[in-house]
Amino acid sequence: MDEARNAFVTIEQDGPVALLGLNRPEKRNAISDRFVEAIAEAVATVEKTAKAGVIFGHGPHFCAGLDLAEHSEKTPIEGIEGSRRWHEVFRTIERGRIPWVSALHGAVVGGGLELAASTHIRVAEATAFFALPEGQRGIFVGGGGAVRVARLMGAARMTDLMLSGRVIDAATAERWNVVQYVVGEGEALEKAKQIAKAAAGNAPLSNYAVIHALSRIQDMSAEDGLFVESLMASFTQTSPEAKERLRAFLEKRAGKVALARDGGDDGR
Ligand code: 1HE
Repeated sequence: MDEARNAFVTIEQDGPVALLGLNRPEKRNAISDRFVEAIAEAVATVEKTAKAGVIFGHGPHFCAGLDLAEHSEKTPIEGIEGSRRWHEVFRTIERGRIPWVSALHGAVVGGGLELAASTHIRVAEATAFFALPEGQRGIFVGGGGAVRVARLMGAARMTDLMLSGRVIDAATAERWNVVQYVVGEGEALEKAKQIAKAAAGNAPLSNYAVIHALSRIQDMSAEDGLFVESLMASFTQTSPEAKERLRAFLEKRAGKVALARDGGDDGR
């Protein structure tokens, strides 16, 4: 494993998978302006070579959201520009070159939940907790949550979290479609790596279609969505890599689809 770091993010390469560690544990990985830039830099660096990525938090929590100390001093225009920058950076995760899995533990709150929502798959430890305390702080979501978090849990549930200050546990987050896997304490990073490795083994063009087409199709009419699906289906199927992978299956050189030996992976 190669290891590197920038000011706020550790970078490790584990085979085809890049591991980005949010690394400001003394402030619970609260995201300052410089921290956002560090995330941008780390994502841009690793997506050149890695085939999938994992984002996790160092210390007792995944991420406490926006750095509130910094933001008490902002003017309205600086606030808008800051929020737009979060959008740009998180977009490079959601619609970049590689799939991202987030490994969540402890607090996943405010901007931390928005960051997790920009990844493609979320794995939570049973002890993780999720909240949007923006209302209590006198602010609003600004890191893409109004779109991404609302899409995951639904606007009604997000409204509840924001108005009532409700904090939900990992089991509820799974039921609400916010996380796809719940694992034991201390197990999220391993599980996220395992999922990222599986994703890294797919054809890059298929992953690209999932990352770029599937999310856009959700914004289209059903008719347009089905049309774009057909274009992507044809585009991927006729690629040389697909031809080789299909041949490999027919020649019995590729694995079959099967449940895991323990009877299936329910994420636990
Ligand atoms: C922070 C932040 C922060 C901790 N900005 N400094 N986010 C929040 O409203 C969450 C606020 N944080 C908390 O509720 C708690 O800190 C935690 C539940 C996350 C963690 O509790 P704990 O007991 O482990 O840590 P702590 O003792 O509260 O915090 C340790 C230090 O981190 C302390 O600083 P210190 O100098 O006194 O040691 C805290 O002040 C500091 N800290 N969280 C700045 N967020 C793009 S818009 C997104 C909008 C939002 O994200 S709103 C939600 C903001």
